[in-house]
Amino acid sequence: MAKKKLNIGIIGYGFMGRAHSNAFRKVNNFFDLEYEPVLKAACARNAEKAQDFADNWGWESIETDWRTLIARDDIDCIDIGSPNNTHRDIVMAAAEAGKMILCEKPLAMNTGEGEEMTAAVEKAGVANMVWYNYRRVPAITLAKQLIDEGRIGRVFHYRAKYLQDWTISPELPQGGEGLWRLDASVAGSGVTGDLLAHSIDTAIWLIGGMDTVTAMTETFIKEREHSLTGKKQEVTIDDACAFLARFDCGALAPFESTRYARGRKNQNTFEINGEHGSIFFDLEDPHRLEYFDNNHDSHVHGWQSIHVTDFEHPYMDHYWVPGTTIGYEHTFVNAIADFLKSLEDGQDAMRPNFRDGLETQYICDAVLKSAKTGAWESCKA
Ligand code: SOE
Repeated sequence: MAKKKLNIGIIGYGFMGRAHSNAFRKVNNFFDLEYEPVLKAACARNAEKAQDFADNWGWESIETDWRTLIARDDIDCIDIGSPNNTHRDIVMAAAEAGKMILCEKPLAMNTGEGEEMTAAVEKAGVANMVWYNYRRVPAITLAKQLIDEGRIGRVFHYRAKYLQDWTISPELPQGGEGLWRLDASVAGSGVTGDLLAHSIDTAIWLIGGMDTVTAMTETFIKEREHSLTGKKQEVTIDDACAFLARFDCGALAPFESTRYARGRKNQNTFEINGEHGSIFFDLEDPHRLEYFDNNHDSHVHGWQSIHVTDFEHPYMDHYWVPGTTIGYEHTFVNAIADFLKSLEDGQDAMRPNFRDGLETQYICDAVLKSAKTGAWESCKA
C-alpha cells in the first residue's frame, strides 16, 4: 500500500541532526507503518554546512533561516536538533503555523519557556514529541513492562547515575559548535539539563512523578576561554550535580551526574528495589537487564541477566534474529516509529510529549533551585 508522506524539515546538523536523519531514513525499513518520513529540507545558518549535511543524509533541499523553513507549505513536521536556547522560538512559530513538532531534549531552557511551548502545541493541537531516546532502549522498555506487570511490587528505592568525563581538561573552551553544552546562556544548565534530564525522564516514566528534591551542584573549572570570543569567561553551568528525591509513590532516590568521572564516557544506570524484586540497568551494557525475582524458591535466588534480544522483547521483533543486538542509533529509530504509529492510532499514545518534557523541566528547575537555596524544593508546577 502507498505510504502517507510526512514531509520533515530538520533544524540543526550536529550530533542530534545526524541521529534524527538516520532514524527518518531507516524507520520504514524496519517498521511496517502507514506513514513515511520524507527528508524534505535541512536548515542551518551556514549554507555550506547545511548543504554538506543535506548531501550526506539525503535531505532534498536546504534553508538557512528556520522561519523560512516553517513557512514552507511542503513541510508537515519540524524537527528541532539545534541548541537548547533555540527551542522556544522555533516551537512557538511552528505551532502557530500548525506544524507537528519533534524537539530534542531538554524541552526548554527553563520551566517558563517549557510552559509556553507546551501551551502552544496543545492549543494548536499539533502532534508533538520530545526525543528522550533512552525510553526506547529495549532493556529499559522491558523494565517498564516488568514494573507494569507488577513483578517488583511496591517500589522502595530508585537510584540513578549519569556519568561522563569529557570536560575535565581546563583547556577545553566553552561555547560554539560542539561545546555549547558548556555555555549556560545556550544550554540553560550543565549536567542537570543535559544528563540528569534523561535520568529523570526515565525514572518518572518507570515509577511515576517526583514530589520533592534537595540538591547540590559544583562547577569545578571556574573559568574557560569562550571559543567564539576568545576571552576567558566565568563558567556558569553545573559540572556535577547530586540530588535526593522523594517520589509520589513514596520511594526514596539518590541521583548523581557529572562530566568529571574519569573513564566514564556515557554511563547511565538505574537500580530499582521493590517489594518482590529489583531491576538494574547500565547503558554501558545496554542489551542486558538485571532482574532479581524474590518469588523464586530461596535456594535458587539470584540476579538474572536477561539478554534483551528475543523476538518477545520490546522492539526486537523488528530487527535481527534472537541473540543479535541493535545500537544507540536504533533508540531514535524506535522513537520515530512510535511517533509515526501514534499518527495512525491517536496522538494521545505518543509519549514523551511536551507535557512529559515539561514535567522533567519542573524537576530540573527544582534541583537547580535547591542547589542554590539548600532547601527541599517542590517538583510540582
Ligand atoms: C552529552 O555529551 C550528550 O551528548 C547528551 O547531550 C545526550 O543527550 C546524551 O544522550 C549523550 O550525551
